[in-house]
Amino acid sequence: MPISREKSHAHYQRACLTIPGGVNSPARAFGGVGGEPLIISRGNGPYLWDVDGNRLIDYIGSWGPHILGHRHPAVIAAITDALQRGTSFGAPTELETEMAELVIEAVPSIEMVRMVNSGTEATMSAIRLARGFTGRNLIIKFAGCYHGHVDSLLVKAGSAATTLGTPSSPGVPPGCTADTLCLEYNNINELAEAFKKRGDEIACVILEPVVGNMGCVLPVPGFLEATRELCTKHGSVLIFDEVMTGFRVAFGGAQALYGIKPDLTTLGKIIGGGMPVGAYGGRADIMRKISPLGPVYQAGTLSGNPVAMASGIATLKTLKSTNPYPALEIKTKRLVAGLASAAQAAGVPYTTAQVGSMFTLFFNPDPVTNYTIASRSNTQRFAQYFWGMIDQGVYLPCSQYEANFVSATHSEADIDATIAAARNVLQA
Ligand code: KE4
Repeated sequence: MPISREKSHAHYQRACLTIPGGVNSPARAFGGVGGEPLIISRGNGPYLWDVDGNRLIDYIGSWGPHILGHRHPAVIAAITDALQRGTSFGAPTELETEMAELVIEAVPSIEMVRMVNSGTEATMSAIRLARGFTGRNLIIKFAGCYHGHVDSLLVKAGSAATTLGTPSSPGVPPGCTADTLCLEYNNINELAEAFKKRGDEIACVILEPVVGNMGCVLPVPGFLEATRELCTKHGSVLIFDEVMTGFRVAFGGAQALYGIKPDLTTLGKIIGGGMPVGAYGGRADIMRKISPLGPVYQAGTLSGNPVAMASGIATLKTLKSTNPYPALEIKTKRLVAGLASAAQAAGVPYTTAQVGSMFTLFFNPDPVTNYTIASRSNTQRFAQYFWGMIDQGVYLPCSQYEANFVSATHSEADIDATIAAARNVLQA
């Protein structure tokens, strides 16, 4: 029985009068599944409620921040307490130092860290810093990895290791992407070839160590090691974009899981506990190039905002004290196995990918290791699955090319209900 979406529809029409596409971020616009987004009124634990009163089991978690679920008591209490002292001062506070110390303690490759307000700010700043530190211009990214809407990273995938990028969005001048090489994720030979040809020009390599933005895609054995070895050999900066994987796949992020030490790391999402926060950090000799210590400029009115810091500190402290990661791995593996079994039973071609509490069910018969394979997924079949799950009370990311997230508050009953819903939907 389809859920009622009357109030969502009415409000969405109103939103479209004043906000482009009715949304403040295109990822929320349901472009990948058709139809209109649900208007959400509140969240609690693993659930969201929309303005029609439908309760949905939430596997987006605000696109990653809510590993502790919505409205965790410790997080709400910390935000409420911070608010009693004001919202923003434009001056240093103790909370920013406490956050920096927590991040540095959790992520050994980070010796110094700067807070910003989004993942995009973090990656944009990290790239500028890598270029300032090395005096070089070339950057390498990988097709299917998303690092925010940074001009130099909005680039079409290049056809080879030496094909410089062309903008993938109007408004980005060709000059902004002229120094960007966009390679194939997990293609060690192509990366080695790029370094062989232009290694002494490469300022940095930036990648998601576990990709969330083409769906969940794991690094093949040797790939992360190759990025580390090649950057070290050629004096390039290795940037792990852990905006999504930081504190998600492990308390120390993907770098802790895979034992690779990047030179810089970008963070976001979970470190804000749902409030706007990003961060970049890493080797002290590199970070000391950032203003006011060094010449590479970066600034932000609300960077290190005390209310956002309180939210993030409470989140990290709760993760540290409760260590939900083993249970999250078990719960997520059970969920993914159940979804796979449902797809198998329905005779639907599929593959799955899962690391910790992030996963993707691909409507694709082949294991997805790069963007070319990912883009062969059956997005029409995904759209049917997505809307069927909505009508069963399950809220999935509205694109085949996104990761799903399980929180510490998803119960065994929620997992069972999600698997049962998938069986109903896929066999329909
Ligand atoms: P923000 O600027 O959206 O805070 O972070 C950009 C970013 C950077 N790096 C990675 C690995 C990311 O996943 C993101 C943002 N993720 C998307 C979801 N896949 C955010 C959703 C949205 O754009 O609304």
